[in-house]
Amino acid sequence: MPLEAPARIVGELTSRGYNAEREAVTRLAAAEDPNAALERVLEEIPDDALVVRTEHVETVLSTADAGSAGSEADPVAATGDEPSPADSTPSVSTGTEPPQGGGSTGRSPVETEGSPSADRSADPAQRSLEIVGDMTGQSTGTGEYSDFVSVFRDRLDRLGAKLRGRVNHRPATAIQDMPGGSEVAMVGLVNDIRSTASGHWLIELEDATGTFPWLVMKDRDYADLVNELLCDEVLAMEGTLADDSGIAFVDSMHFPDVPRTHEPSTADRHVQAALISDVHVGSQEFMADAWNAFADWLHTPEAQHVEYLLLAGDMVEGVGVYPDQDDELDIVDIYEQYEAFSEHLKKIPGDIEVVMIPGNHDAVRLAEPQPGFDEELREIMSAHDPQIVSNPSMVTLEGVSVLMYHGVSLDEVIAELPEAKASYDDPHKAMYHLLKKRHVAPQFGGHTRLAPEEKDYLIIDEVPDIFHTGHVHKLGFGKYHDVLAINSGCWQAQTDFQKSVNIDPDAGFAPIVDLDTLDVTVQKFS
Ligand code: D5M
Ligand code: FE
Ligand code: ZN
Repeated sequence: MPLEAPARIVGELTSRGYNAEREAVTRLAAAEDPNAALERVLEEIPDDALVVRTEHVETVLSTADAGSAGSEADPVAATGDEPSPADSTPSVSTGTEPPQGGGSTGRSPVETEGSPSADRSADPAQRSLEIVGDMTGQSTGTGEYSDFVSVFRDRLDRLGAKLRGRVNHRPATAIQDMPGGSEVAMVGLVNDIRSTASGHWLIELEDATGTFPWLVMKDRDYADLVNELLCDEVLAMEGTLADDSGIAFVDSMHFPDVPRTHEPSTADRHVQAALISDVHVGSQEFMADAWNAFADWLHTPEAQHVEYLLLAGDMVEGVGVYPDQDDELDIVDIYEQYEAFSEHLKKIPGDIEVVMIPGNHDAVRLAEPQPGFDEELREIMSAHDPQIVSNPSMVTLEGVSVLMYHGVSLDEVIAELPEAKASYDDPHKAMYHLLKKRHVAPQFGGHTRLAPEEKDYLIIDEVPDIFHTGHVHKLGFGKYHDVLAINSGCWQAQTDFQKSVNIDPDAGFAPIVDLDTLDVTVQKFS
């Protein structure tokens, strides 16, 4: 008996304009003659139906003699058994296998009009998805000087508030009027970092009143922190004023950071989320086979607890993103790229909640924060009814907060910090520094383009339970003060540019997070 890959059935259905429930597809795949069953379902489905539901398939299968649904519903061979490079990350438990077996996991009864079976493991009514920090439609910036003043003032106010209780700080202008030898402290933005002729470090801090220079002596313990500072981040320094009160010698540095007491929230039931990014549909290197294998797997009982899919940007390859990119485009029209992406998204079970933010290849403004896609693109991608929000955004899944950010600033963190602190091989460690700075893109005027707004939307105001980024096309995860940092890989094979700079992407992996434990397992599809 031929075993039809669910993705083929989904492909067939979507080409005829239908979305499908996972269980419906599983049952079709298990029918004696899947093609005939599919044709009968399409004949009998109500004219106004957009989604092929389990009951449609059941009706057809029960009226035919081939009612074999479920008997040999062997899931498509999921290629999920190879260890991933990140599996060995010591700080993260790689989780336990979710309970197997379709109907026996104590799931709740289902809502769907009298259908006896659930598509995913639990009643969708148990789900909760809340968008907390979407700035789509909130952009007020016009790029004028006053906007820069506002955004930096807001940054200093809000990140400074996390530090002001910890040091006995004074404004820059008051410090220079204090007597030499005084103990002083200041909260400010890093304005400049320079090494001196004798190998010490001079760090200029700026606050609303002015600037003040701080000297870090090279032989002090915390001199090791200087190489992780980025311009425009907010921190506090404590030290001793020089005799002429023109400079202070640093005794300690404080970062907004994640408090060590942070305790992550978890879901009340066994439910999972797949965290991916960088699909790059439209690129010649887009890995359609790996994507299809992922979609197939989501239709299997093994994936029945995966109820959320988070996509952290770069849905499509875009056009004109990098020089000579055109040579590697499979689809040259940006709208056609989104149409193709939408077709691929339709292969994901219709009952999985999808949340997506844009990345630097997407057709929204490049400067961060990036608002969610415009109406035209939303319309193109509407089949799966995804939640489309800004980059960055915070979403809460059953009490677990997830900060989603595409990750362009990671290139900068990796370029500026020493290899041991941040590298492409350990992208999650670069994410730790963003958490420590409580800002997703601290440095202004560098590689990451920032749009000044009245408010700094890039501040990590609330500590998330999970921090999800992509962009660097490397898979890595780990915990920083109990925050799970995950950088998802990509669905694009190595491009010529990446070859030229020795970036070896982790393509075709899907990290799956248990929302009840925050354990991670990695499924491989390439
Ligand atoms: O970028 C994926 C990764 O590769 C990210 O680390 C940037 C880097 N990259 C890719 N192409 C280029 C070019 N042409 N110049 C500089 N850096 C590049 P993504 O933007 O997600 O494709
Ligand atoms: Fe990308
Ligand atoms: Zn990117």
